[in-house]
Amino acid sequence: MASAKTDKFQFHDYYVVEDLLNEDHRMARQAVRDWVKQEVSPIIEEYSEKAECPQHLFKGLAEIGAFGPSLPIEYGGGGMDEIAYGVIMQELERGDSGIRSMASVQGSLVMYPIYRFGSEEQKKKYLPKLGSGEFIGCFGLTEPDHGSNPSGMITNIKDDGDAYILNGAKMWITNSPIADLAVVWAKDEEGKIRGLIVESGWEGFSAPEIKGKLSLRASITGELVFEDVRVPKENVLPEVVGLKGPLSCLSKARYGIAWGAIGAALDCYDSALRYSLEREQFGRPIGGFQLTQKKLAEMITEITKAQLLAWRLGSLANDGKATPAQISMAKRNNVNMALEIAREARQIHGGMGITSEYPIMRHMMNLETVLTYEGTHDIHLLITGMDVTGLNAFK
Ligand code: TGC
Ligand code: FAD
Repeated sequence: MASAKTDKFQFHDYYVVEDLLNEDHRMARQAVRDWVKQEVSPIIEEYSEKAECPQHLFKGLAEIGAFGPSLPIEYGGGGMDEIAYGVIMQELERGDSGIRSMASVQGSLVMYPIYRFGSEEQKKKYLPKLGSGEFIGCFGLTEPDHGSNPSGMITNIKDDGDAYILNGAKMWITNSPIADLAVVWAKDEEGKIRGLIVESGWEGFSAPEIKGKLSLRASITGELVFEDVRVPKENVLPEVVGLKGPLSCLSKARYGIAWGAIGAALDCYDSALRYSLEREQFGRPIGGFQLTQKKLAEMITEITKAQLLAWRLGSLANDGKATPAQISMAKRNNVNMALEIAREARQIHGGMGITSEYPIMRHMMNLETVLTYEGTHDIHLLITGMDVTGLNAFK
């Protein structure tokens, strides 16, 4: 089992993106950075190795404002802007993608749809408890046979007086086995997609854990199975009908991932840079060899490009102008960048790079999931392709 160790991470900001941040962004970033060093770094390798979710961190995440940083305070959010949300996700994923997932799902995939599409009663009933970490939520869109193509979903609701009867199954759902409630997307009798808030205690609801994950091991993932679950009509999200409901939530979460992935890349780069200066071969630090310098120089170049992309996307999002396709480009580029950097960092660490002494393999394995969830690498490429050509490769 990995032992708790000192976190030596130092932030790298080659183009001084720091200067583009305001005081609120810096304060939020510092608070989360300190929290990650204190609460996440000492335990994360151990939880990841034993494939256990550090559930005790939910309350801490709520306290540092990681759940819905850009949602209004009166609805359980942080009342900050989109850049603050981004820098918070970056700091969390610097610790671990699974910790960032805990915050992404709670804030962007559960609180956000209730805030954006819910009734006033639903907001009052659920948002404060979700914002404080008293309730854990999950988001059920993907099905066993409908991942990249959620419009084909078969989970459905049937009218039964003052309630709907929900049947079907969802797959790969972050936090489902420990969730108090799920935001579930299902088709009504006309085939229209509706969002429902489903409490886990209701009869016919079950959420078996998916075991054997070799990626995102500190995050818990499960199924959602609905067998004639009676969902009161007041638990249907009234303000949205159709796939644009869940896809808007995904835009919010993908935006956070575009920032978050930079954190994982920075942790790998920082470890590789330090190791290259300490590790000697042929009588000198390996950082002195041109091939190692090429790796490090390309890593910091790609991180810097990703930081600027995220910052610009954040400015557009603050002005309400970030398009879903722009978000797709940033999610795809930055996650792939982080995964490539993890692989290069692993090489710089030599054999030590495959051990849990260093965070590299954990980030690398995590990023394989991040490359796939919230829309795969190729789906985002096709979204960009559709945007620039006007031709839809999906239909
Ligand atoms: P399409 O006809 O293109 O769109 C249907 C309606 O939705 C609108 N729309 C969006 N709105 C907001 N944000 C977006 N990103 C949007 N994309 C599309 C669109 O304008 C349209 O609106 P309207 O008014 O005309 O009805 O839909 P399609 O069926 O052709 O699908 C397109 C496609 C393939 C891009 C989409 O289905 C897709 O993105 N697939 C990927 C699925 C995915 O990302 N699943 C993620 C599941 S959740 C998850 O992974 C959580 S991991 C959490 C964690 O642990 O961090
Ligand atoms: P598929 O859609 O079957 O794709 C398989 C391959 O085919 C991919 O490479 C894909 O790019 C490719 N492909 C598919 N269609 C096309 C096409 N038209 N053109 C070219 N290539 C194509 N979902 C939720 O709803 N909620 C969650 O909380 C959640 N958490 C997750 C946590 C983890 C750890 C994981 C692994 C997944 C999670 N997901 C969640 C599901 C995730 O969003 C899906 O795995 C993802 O959308 C891909 O779906 P799929 O796995 O069914 O792959």
